[in-house]
Amino acid sequence: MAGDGSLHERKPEDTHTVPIGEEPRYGFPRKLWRAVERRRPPGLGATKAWRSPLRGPWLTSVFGAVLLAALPLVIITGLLDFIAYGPQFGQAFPGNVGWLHLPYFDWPTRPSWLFRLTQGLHVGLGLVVIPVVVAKLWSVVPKLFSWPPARSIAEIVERLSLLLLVGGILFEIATGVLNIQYDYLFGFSFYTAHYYGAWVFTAAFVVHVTLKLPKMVRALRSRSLRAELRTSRADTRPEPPDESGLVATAPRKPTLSRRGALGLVAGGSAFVAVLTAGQTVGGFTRWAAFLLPRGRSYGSGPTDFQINRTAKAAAITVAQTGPGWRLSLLGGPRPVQVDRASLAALPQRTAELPLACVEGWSSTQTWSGVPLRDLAALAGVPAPVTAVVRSVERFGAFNRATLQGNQVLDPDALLALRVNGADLSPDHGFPARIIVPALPGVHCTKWVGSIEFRAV
Ligand SMILES: Nc1nc2c(c(=O)[nH]1)N[C@H]1C(S)=C(S)[C@@H](COP(=O)(O)O)O[C@H]1N2
Ligand SMILES: [Mo]
Repeated sequence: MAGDGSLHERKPEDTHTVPIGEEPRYGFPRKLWRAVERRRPPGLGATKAWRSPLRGPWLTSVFGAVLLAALPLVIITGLLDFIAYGPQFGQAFPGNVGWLHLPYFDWPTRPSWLFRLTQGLHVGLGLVVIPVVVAKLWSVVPKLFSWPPARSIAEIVERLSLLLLVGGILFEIATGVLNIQYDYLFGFSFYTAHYYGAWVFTAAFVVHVTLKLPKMVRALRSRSLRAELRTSRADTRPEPPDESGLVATAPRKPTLSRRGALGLVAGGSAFVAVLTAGQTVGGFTRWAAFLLPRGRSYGSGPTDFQINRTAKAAAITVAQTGPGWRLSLLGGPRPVQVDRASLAALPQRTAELPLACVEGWSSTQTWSGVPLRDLAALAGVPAPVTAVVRSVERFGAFNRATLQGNQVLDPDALLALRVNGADLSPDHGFPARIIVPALPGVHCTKWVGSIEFRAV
């Protein structure tokens, strides 16, 4: 440092001295980044704002470890949900993703709560980690503004990956939250953005973990979590200064212990968890589920559970669903038409099945109706490979769905006429709706008008 006049012209506490430490391996010539350092733009590299005595590699690594455990689950369940939608039928969003997908497979019907689990984990965990993401960003904020921006090729790669990582996660949070809040207001563009954003984020995440894992492990070992949880604010000392650039060079007195900081973040996550759980757990917790708009509109009596889109909103008329209603069974030698009384006269099956919406809520009810495989046999297609279900709903994005063969042939795959011992209400799909184990809610078509079974 001696001989470098520029550094001496500033008081050390005015700068976020990127700790010089060792020269980076394969670094740019020292002269070069010194020159860059001297041209520090105002606002970058200044430490005055970053004086928390809590910042340091250990605290950052604790948040990092939590995210390292949680985010892969969020990523995998998100990609699985895409598969659950039936991309092979072009009914996942976005439709054509080229090679950017997990290998396609037929989404199973068992366990019946499979989609409820993947969808619930994706949305629920995705929301719960938000406070941890914010905390992690807070803990590394001096690094994001450090100067010089990079001292080696490796650091350039790292900084670029950071840009995609931080930008990626904020983008996924924003589009994800908008998805579950305003699904129907904005249409599908959010899904497309969310899907491609997820891959950008995932790539950056993998690079980041690869680069940082050894540092994280070392930092986690540098202090004992137990000891930290017993340390009061008065006894809180900064982590020892090191090359990480995270520890404040001029720390102020602690206003919070590390225990307090961890508690604050954990409390934030728990709060989000309570707000989120209501949509799925149901019962009295439902009042708290205000992150989910549709989680709060429901029917009455036996049909008292979430209504996604009301009959009125879907412009369903009595002419369409009244006594004149007929179900058309297509795909066989000739079309078969049945009225509701004839359907009710067929052998009925009852099953307790969840309805799980991509918006994050789910609700388990007792459904009864005619097994879809009996209807396939009635249509003259006893071993269908797919079935296309169409609603009498004329407009709207969810008035049809294609089901896989296994989703038709599962014994509990129903054209439901009743729920919880009562006829379906108009809002829940009267005269008949689809309900299939582990099928995403969006494909549980309401106000069914026809089912076309296909043998090939
Ligand atoms: N015809 C039709 N069926 C539909 C929909 C729709 O908009 N139109 N919404 C779907 C969605 S997204 C879900 S989550 C479920 C919700 O069913 P519910 O309103 O009975 O709870 O219905 C599905 N069936
Ligand atoms: Mo849904």
